[in-house]
Amino acid sequence: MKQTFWKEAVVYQIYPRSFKDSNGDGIGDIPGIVSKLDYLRELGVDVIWLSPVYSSPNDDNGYDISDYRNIHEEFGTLTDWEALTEGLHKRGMKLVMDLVVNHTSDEHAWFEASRQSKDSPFREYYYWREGKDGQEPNNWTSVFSGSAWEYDEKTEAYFLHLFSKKQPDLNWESPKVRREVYEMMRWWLDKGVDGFRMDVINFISKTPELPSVGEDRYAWGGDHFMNGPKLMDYLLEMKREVLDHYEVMTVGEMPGVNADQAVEITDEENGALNMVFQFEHVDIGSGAGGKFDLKPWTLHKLRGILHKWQIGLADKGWNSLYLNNHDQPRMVSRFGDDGEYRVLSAKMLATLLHTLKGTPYIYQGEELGMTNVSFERIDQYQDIETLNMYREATELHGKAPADVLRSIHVKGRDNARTPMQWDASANGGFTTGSPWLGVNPNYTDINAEAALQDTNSIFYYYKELIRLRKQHPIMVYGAYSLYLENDEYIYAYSREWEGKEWAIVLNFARHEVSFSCPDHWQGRSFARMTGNYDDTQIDRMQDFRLRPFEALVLELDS
Ligand code: TEU
Ligand code: CA
Repeated sequence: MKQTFWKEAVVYQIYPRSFKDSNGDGIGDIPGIVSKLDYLRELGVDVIWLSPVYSSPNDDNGYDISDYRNIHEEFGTLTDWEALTEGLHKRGMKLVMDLVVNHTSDEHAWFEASRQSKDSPFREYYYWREGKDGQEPNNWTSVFSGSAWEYDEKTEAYFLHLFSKKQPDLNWESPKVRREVYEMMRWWLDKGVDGFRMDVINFISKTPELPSVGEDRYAWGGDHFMNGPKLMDYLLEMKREVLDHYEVMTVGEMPGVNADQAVEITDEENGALNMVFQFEHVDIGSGAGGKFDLKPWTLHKLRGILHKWQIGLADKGWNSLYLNNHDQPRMVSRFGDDGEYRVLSAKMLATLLHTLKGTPYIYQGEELGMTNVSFERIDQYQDIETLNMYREATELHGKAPADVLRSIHVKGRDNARTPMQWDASANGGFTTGSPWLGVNPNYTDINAEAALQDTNSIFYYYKELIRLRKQHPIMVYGAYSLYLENDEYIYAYSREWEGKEWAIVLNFARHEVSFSCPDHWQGRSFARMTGNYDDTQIDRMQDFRLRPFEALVLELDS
């Protein structure tokens, strides 16, 4: 396998609206990010992935873009963006921008022209269809509730929107659309962007007939737009036309992708992208009714999925490693314990992310162990997915508001979007004004200033993991093998590289558990590389008791 910077890198995701407000309007912005670059350098991350900062009417917080070549006025100007890029590059960090090209905003000039008449040269940029028997062209639902079709009076036709009705899907069958996208990508690359995170990029190829699914009035049409027939052709064309001509890092966000497809897409020889974000492990804990239909998750399930991806992409392809982002609940609340064992469990999960094979992605605030939030009233929420779901569940399906709120507390996207907690001053030091979304009340305890003053903090544990990764190529390139595959509480695996072997042992339980040492490790002495307790209780590999959420990273003697 080739050695490349993006395999060795650690990525940090910034959700600009919630990172740092510089002018007191309650909204995070680019100058705010610039003011925190030394914080990021202190942590030691190599790449910043910036969620969308383009012009947008903000129906989906910037994932609805009205001008790809301009910056949202709430976030600043192109000049501010240039200062950010320069500030990152000066500190040896790279910038990955979000590329949202499955859809645009309905306020994008292309869509505005497209909706004017059936003969518009822009008509083919989107999916326009006639209704069927007085209903939508097919029965697909949108990700954000309701039909995936919106009727437009002007030309008496429907347009497709897999997300909100202000996010019409671009028609990638049109060579004009593809050309526009490639040109726009080159424009950013020429301005110094180092790569792209590609939003729902496996949704761009649809089954041409856009067929209904089953007999229900509305149904999930995913089989007809996730990993569609021409996905690979489009991605390879994008590679030929754009990516091959620059030194870039790419990661495709791909709900519904499986490991076989991911191998094809990320294959170093013939693939199209460096990595994908798969969803199998973050989709656990969902019932038949979708993500808000809460089901308990088990380590067995989580480990099974991560293991499958480790093995599936071992020799060809490359994994991305993440447990949360701006769409997911906070990882410590979801997979750890955000009460008594918050610090220990956040460190244990961090150990997992930095010692599996792949590129780790840290979501802002994760390095502080930021937690989910439980707002009491629905009007305290801002996220379109949450608000649409709440309305549909309470008004259409008659669910009790308290029950719906409970699932929002566990799974809602605003859990990740509450402002970054910088210090213990009002609003966590995020803004001097009134924040666009409430700050988590625990900011008085959980904040960056406190973390930087505490050598035992989660922050410094991340810093140590990142530093270790730079020092030990085994963490990047070492082969992975699983041990204790049926253990109820422990995820144990090894990494091997150039005659070295590391053992990683992680306790996912909030209580002590017994570790039955695998034969292959039995009796071997070791050097402790890191861990979330100060000491190890053993000096040779043997059966012993792991403490709550204990994480051990050991280099075994042979
Ligand atoms: O997310 C894609 C996606 O499928 C999400 O809708 C995700 O499954 C959902 O949030 C889970 O609840 C991307 C972006 O990351 C997300 O923020 C955008 O809203 C979405 O695309 C549309 O651009
Ligand atoms: Ca601001």
